[in-house]
Amino acid sequence: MTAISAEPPVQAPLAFRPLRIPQVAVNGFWGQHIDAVADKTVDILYERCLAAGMFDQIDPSRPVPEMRLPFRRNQYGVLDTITAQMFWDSDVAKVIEAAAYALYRRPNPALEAKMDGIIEMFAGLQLEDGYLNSWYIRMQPGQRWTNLRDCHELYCAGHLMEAAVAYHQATGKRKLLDAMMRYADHIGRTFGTGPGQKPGYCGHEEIELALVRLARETGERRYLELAKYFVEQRGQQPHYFDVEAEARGENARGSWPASLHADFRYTQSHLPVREQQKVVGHAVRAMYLYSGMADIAAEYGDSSLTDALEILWNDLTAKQMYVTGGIGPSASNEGFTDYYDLPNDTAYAETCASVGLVFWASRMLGSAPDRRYADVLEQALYNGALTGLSRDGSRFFYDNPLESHGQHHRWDWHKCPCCPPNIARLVASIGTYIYGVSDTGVAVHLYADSVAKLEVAGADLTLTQSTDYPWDGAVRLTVGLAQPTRFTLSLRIPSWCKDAKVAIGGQSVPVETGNSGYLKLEREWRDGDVVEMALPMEARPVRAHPKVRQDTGRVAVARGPLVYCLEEADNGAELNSLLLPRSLGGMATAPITEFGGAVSLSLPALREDDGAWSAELYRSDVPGLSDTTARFVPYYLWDNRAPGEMLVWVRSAT
Ligand code: FUB
Ligand code: ZN
Repeated sequence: MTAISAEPPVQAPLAFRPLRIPQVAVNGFWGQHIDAVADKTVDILYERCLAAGMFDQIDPSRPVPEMRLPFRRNQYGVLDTITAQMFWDSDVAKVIEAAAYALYRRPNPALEAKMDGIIEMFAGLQLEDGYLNSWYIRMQPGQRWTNLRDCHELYCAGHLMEAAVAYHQATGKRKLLDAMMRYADHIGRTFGTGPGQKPGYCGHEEIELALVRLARETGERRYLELAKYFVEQRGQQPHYFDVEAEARGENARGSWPASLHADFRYTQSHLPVREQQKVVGHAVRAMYLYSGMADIAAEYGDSSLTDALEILWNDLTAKQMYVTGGIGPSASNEGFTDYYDLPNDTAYAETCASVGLVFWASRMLGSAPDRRYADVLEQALYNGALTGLSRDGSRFFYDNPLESHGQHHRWDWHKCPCCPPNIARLVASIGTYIYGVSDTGVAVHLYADSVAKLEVAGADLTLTQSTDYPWDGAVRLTVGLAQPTRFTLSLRIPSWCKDAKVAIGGQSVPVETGNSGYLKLEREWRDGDVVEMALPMEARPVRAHPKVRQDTGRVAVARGPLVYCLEEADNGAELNSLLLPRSLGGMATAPITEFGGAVSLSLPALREDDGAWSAELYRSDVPGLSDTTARFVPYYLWDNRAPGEMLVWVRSAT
């Protein structure tokens, strides 16, 4: 099979481009998850959108839905938990996108017919001038583009554009793509700093990265220009959200919810983007903005944007990120609070935010392989994001605490259903995050059993990765080439891995990674060459910066890219009575029978004796300790078995 070329930039030569999804056949760990999404999740998503009434809102052939208010009464007369949302178009769009990726896994005519049906609805809804938003066409006609701060119109447009690109790539069908080009052109006429245009941008970023995808798919530079406009207009004065609120007779900074919009940090529009140095506000919004900025930086070769992103990256990863790659601790703004404020049991850490962090990190890898980004990509992917999907692909987490007293469980659905299709589209497209390819080299960012077909240095290359990662750190890469070809194979040596070994054709090579954290193997590669890696996966303790008060005196356990946790199902209740010794000696691994190849960890531990307590609330006596064994399971697997307590940061014995 001839290799398909990687996603091309529209203009500037993007040094390392991701492969397209069908270029990478994914097996093993991720293959199982993709199968769950393809076989189950996408159908569930469709059915739940249907049950929620989303298609009633979109389908122009159905009566306009009754529910003009954000709540509706169920048959018992009480307010139903399913609420109409003005961003439902975005959720349906993500379902189309996830389904498109699932269709790469295996043809599924029934699924494709359902998606074609939704696309027909959107196409039928689109207005003559190209405008396309079900809420403003059917629920609140006449009010389009009057509240960009809150109403998600451009966000919905962006998700529909991403869906259109994905569906076009997967099926070759253009209907949604053509519709979204017309809509993008309408948006381009509406927004800008020219005469008669609105100098606006969306309160929820997304359109920026979506327009870049649309530009890359269509080759139309004007979409790139529009994306750049939205990035650069953000935070300019006079502030657009003040201007549009004044036109509505409102005060943008005082209206509901005033606390969020007092200074526009919530929407990352408090400053022009190049001046932003602190990651603030709503976490998903922030991740999508930075992803869009990284795309524009790559397309325009704009180092001023890259410099800003570097500062923001360090700000996030060194002071505001959970050990799981979860981000945004607070429910009140679905986002960031203060440095080192990382509460565990109330952690919001929305699944979408970690998905967005994966998007951002992967784009930061566009200029060169750099372990700082790929390590975080991996951390957020396996822990913060994947946790949002149950092992069988049928249930979801929206917020991802690192401690539960037994009250937190996976949802069948959520009244704000942004996360289920988001994690589904990420998992189903995982092949695109594994490699980066430049004109002269291939970078392996993630280790995953897979076969990739790509073009490098003018040659068709088949790269076969055989591995049981993340359960085992042995990785075997086999090169398939029609003729000997010189290129650089860059292998990420994860920062958690202390004694990596690499051999080519059985000959060990020194593992020197320099600042990049990648071992760069430049040579003339021949068909059948084999690279073997051993990335030792000892369970390791992880301790938090002393300023993270919530983790003081506690330790987390990780192995390879996976963060582990304790569950009541294995350890009984009162997980906070368990203490881990300072060193994790005596660790044993065992398969988790319910979950195939998954690895559990057993560690000698101590348990505080609570037998002496009766009714009193406080005592002066020191509790007794007894030896026990603590059994840890990967955090992403929690709440897949019997419900109960869960704990990531375990008390440390002194
Ligand atoms: O507002 C749209 C999505 O819903 C956001 O990205 C999520 O945080 C949730 O609020
Ligand atoms: Zn979400």
